[in-house]
Parts: sequence; structure tokens; C-alpha cells
Amino acid sequence: MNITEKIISAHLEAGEMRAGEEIAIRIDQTLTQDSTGTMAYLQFEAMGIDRVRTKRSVAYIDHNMLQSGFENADDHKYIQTVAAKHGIWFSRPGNGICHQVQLERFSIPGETLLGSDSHTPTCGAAGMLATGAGGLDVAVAMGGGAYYLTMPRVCRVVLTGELKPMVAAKDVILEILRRLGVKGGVGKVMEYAGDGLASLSVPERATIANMGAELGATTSIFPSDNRTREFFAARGRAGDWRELRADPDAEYDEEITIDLSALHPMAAQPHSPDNVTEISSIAGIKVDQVCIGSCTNSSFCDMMRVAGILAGKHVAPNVSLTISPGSRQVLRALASNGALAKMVTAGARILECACGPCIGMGQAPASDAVSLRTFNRNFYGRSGTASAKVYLVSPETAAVSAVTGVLTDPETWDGGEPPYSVPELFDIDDGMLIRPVADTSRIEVVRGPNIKPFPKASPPAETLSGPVLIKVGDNITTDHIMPSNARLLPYRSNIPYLADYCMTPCDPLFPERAKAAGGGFILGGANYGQGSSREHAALVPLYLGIKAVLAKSFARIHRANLINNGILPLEFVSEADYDAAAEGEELEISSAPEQIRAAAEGAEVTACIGGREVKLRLDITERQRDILLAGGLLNYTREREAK
Ligand code: MIC
Ligand code: SF4
Repeated sequence: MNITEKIISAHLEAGEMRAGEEIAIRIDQTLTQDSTGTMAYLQFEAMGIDRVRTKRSVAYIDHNMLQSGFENADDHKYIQTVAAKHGIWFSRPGNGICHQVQLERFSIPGETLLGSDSHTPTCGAAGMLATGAGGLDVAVAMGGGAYYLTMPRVCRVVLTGELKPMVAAKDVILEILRRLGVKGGVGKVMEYAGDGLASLSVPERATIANMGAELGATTSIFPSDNRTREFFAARGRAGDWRELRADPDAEYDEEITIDLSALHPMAAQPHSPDNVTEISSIAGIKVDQVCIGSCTNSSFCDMMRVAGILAGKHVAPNVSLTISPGSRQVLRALASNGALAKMVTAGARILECACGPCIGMGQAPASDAVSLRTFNRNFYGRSGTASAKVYLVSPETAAVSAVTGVLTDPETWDGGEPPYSVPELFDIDDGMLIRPVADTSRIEVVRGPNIKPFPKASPPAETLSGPVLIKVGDNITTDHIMPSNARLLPYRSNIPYLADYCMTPCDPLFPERAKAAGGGFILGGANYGQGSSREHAALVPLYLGIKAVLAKSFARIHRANLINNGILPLEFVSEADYDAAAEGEELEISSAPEQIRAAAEGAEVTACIGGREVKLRLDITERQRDILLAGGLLNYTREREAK
């Protein structure tokens, strides 16, 4: 077996390990972060389960860190108390980015992890089967329920050779994105293998696993080998390590090979992570902002390379450089070995250990600015400045360019690759992690006024009808459907407030139109809903009365979020019907419950758009049929708990 099959077979609760079939796996660990966590815990509470039934569940605060009003602080308090009440670990604000901390402190090779964040696959770097999901799926897993997914195809990614100096792990994943594109990993696990692995540390593997999310992959996974053992030992966790490798005769559905020694520094140009080219072909662009950090590139190693490049240099006058170390452990190590002082002396603006600019929590660039970021997403408008041009690059490229003031190929940097050493044993301090306690009877869950009830789905009406409220193109992201920025993120537990911003990057009038019509339908292109796991991209449309989304195809997590919230994800059988449909046309799906039942048996769904009969696919399992008929996963789970 390959590694993916080994872990899945050890956790299989239902289904057969045949690519494309629905399977259910037992979840060992869960994680939530604050921007999706408030909703996930409200849903968990609604399920009426006292204490989590996983081996370990952790609640992080890392996204909504700017406290420009009471809202975020209230949400932090709610998450801290609700976590304590239900036996969940709590990572306090300041302790770091969820994926970085989870990898450092809690990852265990061979275990499963489900997180309410699309970059949960980061822990695949340590041999975990880690995947992102909507908050409701994570709530169910916290309650001990299995996680349902489509058995992925496994793509073996063979790494050969060794990276040249100043070429980074980021360039490896950018190369894969260049080759496969943002839909290239859909339905797949990217499983890494080959001689080249020996030269990649766990933090470097984490950069690659993290950004596998941008391929649309279910997850990415690395073997647990000597490099992994080193990583665990240095963090005082040798006891958590175990070896995990693919069998020599393991089979794979696909294979690609990357010769590490042939790679050069890359950049993903605006506005998509797969718009990749070699830096040398676009070098010289004047840079206004450089942001180093995020769950992709904020490890100790990343920071040490940056500090080494900045040492004795100064940031160019036209550049604002921000650095966010990924965790308090990283920050403490940088503070004690002097690297932090080098960064500060060079003129870097040090931010807290959090997502920060990656999710638009501050540091929005100037109008028309060029911003180089070591992050994973450069979707239109995500930085908080619509006219900004965001390039995704490695920490090496970012640091070198911050000094020169123009986009610079780090291979041309005089200084060469700065040497640094990794402590054999980090100075460990888990003082910002709060452990769960056994007796929770006296713990009060604190709910601030920003916590509003969330919309509940209901079983489908006999006839679903209404206007086509909007028609959008391919690769619409959840940042389009439910934008996130410093102004909106504080309202993640306030769906009525968020509703006024739904789809506004595509059309500012959408919310008004949806409200005036009392609901209707959304028409999308291919890969609709790519990007974030935010369930708000389904909850807010639910609140606005969206009954179904009709698209050419859907991204995995968003599709599951729609079903979980009782919204039909329908795919056009013929693209000509998508082409012909127009905003404003009336759409009707009659005998909806009956058609949903038939769809689970393989029948097509018939709709009428502007008087034309249109065939749609609703590719659902029997379980998904029952979820849709129950009016969403929460109703379905409650019914089953009651039984
Ligand atoms: C992101 O990177 O888009 C986020 C913010 O981490 C999201 C979660 C969210 O929308 O809250 C993700 O990747 O799932
Ligand atoms: Fe945070 Fe950015 Fe990572 Fe999302 S991608 S978890 S916003 S650092």
C-alpha cells in the first residue's frame, strides 16, 4: 500500500478504498481557528454533545487578531470558554498560526486530522492524513462522527536531486502549480516520494503540503522518515515519532517527477496561485511591499534564511517589509539567537505570530501597489486593496527583493545562501496552550453580543423556484462569495451582517437583489468555490435564500459545505446550457425531494431556466441524499443522535 492507503485503511469506518467511492474515516485530531471556529462551536453546541470524542481537539486564535472593536475579543472569549467546557485544548492569541503550532506540538505520523481551515494538510509534512473541511464537518468529527470524503486518487510526486542554493521549497510547489494548475489536484492526494526527500526538512515539506491546497487536492502527504524523526526530537517529542513509508510495491494512480536541481526561483503572478513563472523572466518590477510569514512560510528555517539575507543590510526606501513568525516557539528562538535583532535592524516591521496580512488583517497595500508575499493565495482583492498586484514568492526572493527594492532573482544575490543552524533541542514553552480539564461543570460559556444565531436549513420544498440572481465565470473563490478582510472578519459569527457583502467582489448589487427577490439561484463556472474552507460561503447564501448553485464544476470543500447546509450543488450536463442561461431568468426545479432521491440512484435532475429544459447532475451518495432531505447535516446528525 501507499501511505495514503495505509492511513485510510487503518481508519476506515465505511466504504471501500476505490478511487471515486465515498468512504468514511475516523478522525483522531481536529483543529479549528477563530474565523471558522465560532461557527463550528455554535454548531457543535447545537448537536448537544458534552465532551469531544476525539483523541485531541485544539481551538486556535490566529486569524481575527486586530481588536478594533469588541467583536474579535468577544469571539476569543467565547472560543476559549466553549473549548474549556467541552474538553478542547486552547491555543491563546499570540501562540501562533494553527498549522504551524499543530505541526510543532501535536502532529503524529499515521494519525488523521480534520481542520476547519483549507490549509490543514500542512501536517501532511509529518506523515498525517490531514484535510480541511467546513466547520460543521469538523463539529461532527469532534462529536466522534466519521468524516465522509471521496476516496482520492493518489498521485505519486517523485522528487529527485537537490535544490540549488537560494531555490526553496516554495519554488517546488509553485512549479507543481505551474504544471497542474489550481484544479490539478482535485480528487487527489499528492503523495511525495523519491531520493530528493532526504534533502527536505519537515518545515520545507510543510510549505509544499500547505500549498497543495491551492491545487485543489484533498491533501498532500510525506513519508515519516529520519528527517521527520529529527524534527520531532528537536521539539522534545521523540516519543510521538514513528516511521511510515509506502511499501516498495505500492501502486499509484498517477505519477509526476520533479528534478529539484533543475528548479529556479518562481513567482505566482496576480491573481492566481497557478499563474507561475520564473522570477528571472519578470525581475526588475518595482516593489512597494514585502510580507513574510503565513502558514506557508513562517517556520524557524524560513525566518533564519530571511534574517541571514537581511543581516547588515537595510530595506529599500520604497519598500515596507513585514515579518510574522509562525509561532511563539519560532519567535522565542529568533529572539534568543539574535536573528530577530537582525530583522529589526534591517528595518522590518515585526508583526504578531498570526495570519495577519495573509487574510487581510491589516497591511493592505497602497493603491496599485506591487506586494511580494510568501503566502499561498493571491486572489483578487484578498490583500484588502483591489488594485494591488500580489506576487507569491519564497522567503529568499522576498528578503532579497526587500533589500534591492525590485523583484530580484535570489540566485543573483551576491551574498549567496546564508548558513544557519537548527537547535538540536528547541527551548520548549507551552505556556500559551491551555489544556482541557476533567471537571467542566462550573465552566460558563461566555457569549458576547456579536454572536448571532446561525441560519438553519430546512428540508427542500416541493418546488424550488426563483430568479437566477447572478452568473459568474470560472474559478470563483470563496473570497469572492464571502470576502474576508479586517472589516468583515469580526462578523464571522454574525451571518445577517455578512450577508450584505456576499458576492460583492463580483457584483456589489448582489445582496440587495437577493433580498428583494427573497432568494433564488447562483450560476457558476468551473471549480466554483475554490480556496478557503469557510462555511460562511454556504451559510450566507443560505441566509439569503439561495436554493441551489448551478455550476460547471465545484471545489471539494465548498461543495460539501453546500450539501451540509441543504443547498443543492448542481452541475450542468451540457456547457451550452450554462452559456445560454442569463441573470434574471426564472429557474424552477419541480418535485425537488423526488428528484434528489432519484439523483442518488444516478438520475439527472431536470430544471427549467427561462422556459428551457436543462439537465443537471447531482452527484450524491445515499448519505448526502439523506442530508439534503433532512435539511442539512445538523438536522441529519441530530436525528441520528436522537435515534
Ligand atoms: C484562508 O486562508 O482563506 C483562511 C482564512 O485561512 C480560510 C479559513 C477562513 O476563511 O476562515 C481557509 O483557508 O480555510
Ligand atoms: Fe492563516 Fe493565511 Fe494560512 Fe489561511 S492561508 S490559515 S489566513 S496564514
